[in-house]
Amino acid sequence: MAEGYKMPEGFLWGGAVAAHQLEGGWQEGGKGVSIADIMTAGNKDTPRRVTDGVKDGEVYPNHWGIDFYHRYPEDIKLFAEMGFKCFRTSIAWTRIFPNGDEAEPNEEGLKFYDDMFDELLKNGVQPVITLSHFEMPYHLVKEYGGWTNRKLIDFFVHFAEVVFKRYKGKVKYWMTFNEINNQTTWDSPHHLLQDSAIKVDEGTEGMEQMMYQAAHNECVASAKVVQLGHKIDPDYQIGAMIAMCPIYPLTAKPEDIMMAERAMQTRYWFGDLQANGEYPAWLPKYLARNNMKIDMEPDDLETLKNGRVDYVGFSYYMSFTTKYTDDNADYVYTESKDLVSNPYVQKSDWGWQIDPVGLRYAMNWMTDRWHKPLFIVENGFGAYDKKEADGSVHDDYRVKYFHDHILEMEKAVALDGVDLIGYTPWGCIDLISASTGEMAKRYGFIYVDEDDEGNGSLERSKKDSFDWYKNVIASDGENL
Ligand code: P53
Repeated sequence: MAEGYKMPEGFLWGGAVAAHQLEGGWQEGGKGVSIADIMTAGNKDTPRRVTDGVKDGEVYPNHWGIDFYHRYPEDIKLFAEMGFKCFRTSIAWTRIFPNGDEAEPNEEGLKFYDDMFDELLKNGVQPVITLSHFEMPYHLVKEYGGWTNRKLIDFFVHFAEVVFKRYKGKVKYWMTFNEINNQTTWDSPHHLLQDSAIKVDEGTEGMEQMMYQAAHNECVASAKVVQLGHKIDPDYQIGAMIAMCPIYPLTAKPEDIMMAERAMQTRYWFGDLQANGEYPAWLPKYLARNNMKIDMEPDDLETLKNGRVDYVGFSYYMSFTTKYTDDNADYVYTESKDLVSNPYVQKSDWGWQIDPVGLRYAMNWMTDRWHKPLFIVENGFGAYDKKEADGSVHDDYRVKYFHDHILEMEKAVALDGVDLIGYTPWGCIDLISASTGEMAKRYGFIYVDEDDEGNGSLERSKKDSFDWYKNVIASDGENL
């Protein structure tokens, strides 16, 4: 039905994944151990655990992924059949620098991405690349203490330099750190490892301070990489990547409004720094009041100012809601404690609040605040799918989710004037869930026959959403 709005010429429709969630081949081609390789399987009720290295008898789903490492030509054909203009994935840092601190890169790893990018380009699909997507070399965690250590800035810049030079002419759109602001939940060891490469036990003293230091160093690294990338190729577009879950006040009570404002500030200052090149006013005051501080080098602020991103890539799955409580007069936002249920929206089976209008709201909010083009690099619906005997999957719930979100995205562009580069739904082919390590939480237009233990034929088949999305792309967003 032609109820949608046609997207502008050159709009990048596509799909998104991350290396560690689909490649598998964790020890092939000279690859080193990444932080994803030491995360066990979990599910909706059982959290993933992080082990001290790879241990016998543990189950690590990222070791096998969906075997994209060997099967990518077949998968890319299916993406091209849907009409993808682009495909977002990451370069696994450990394929290029197995430990992260080597002087010379691993040629076999570089060759793998050369071949894969060539296969994409041959099919008319341009790669969109994240440099660091929850898959840091584990060696940098163990030997250097992760992003609290400034040495990582140099390692990351070196890694970026190697791939920027190598893939010049094949890649135009880059992102530095995936969902850099997920470390806002600094009291979760899982997120602190994923985003900040810091491995500590729950309840360790000083985790919030560690997070601010790590995030500062990452933002400095990102700003250096933006400047370096523009030198290597002035056409490079280098973006931030923010996990956008807008946070609403539960009521119109003024204290709830103030609480929601502080929550947004706390979750999104990373974007202020990367897009505007400045720390927001509230932050140094908050740190000082709570006996925290960020160690900086004299030219860091200048680097941050000069290394502003070209665009803001973001994920959008859900919105959050918060409220003020009497014991919190300073409006401190602690994400693990201060979220409440929104009575106006429904939830997925994993408790993620489904809110299409929130996407339009967030796009307006970011445009007003950061004045940069936006790129929706993740959006999607994780659900239990049932494969029929003939391989089909009737995922009308997923089609509905996409229909409602794409329509709101199109309104933000057509009615509100938001500058949007493209749209790459998450997990366009089923893959390992980042938060739970399951296969059962599926996002794809393409079904992969594999269970949580890695059993199955690995055969790919089209879900109903495959043809639906193909039709959306063919009509440039008009037929939803
Ligand atoms: P899964 C938290 C909140 C929103 C998005 O997530 C998040 C997370 C961290 O898990 O992650 C992003 O697989 C992330 C992807 C991830 C995807 O969302 O937990 O960039 O790697 O797979 C979906 O359902």
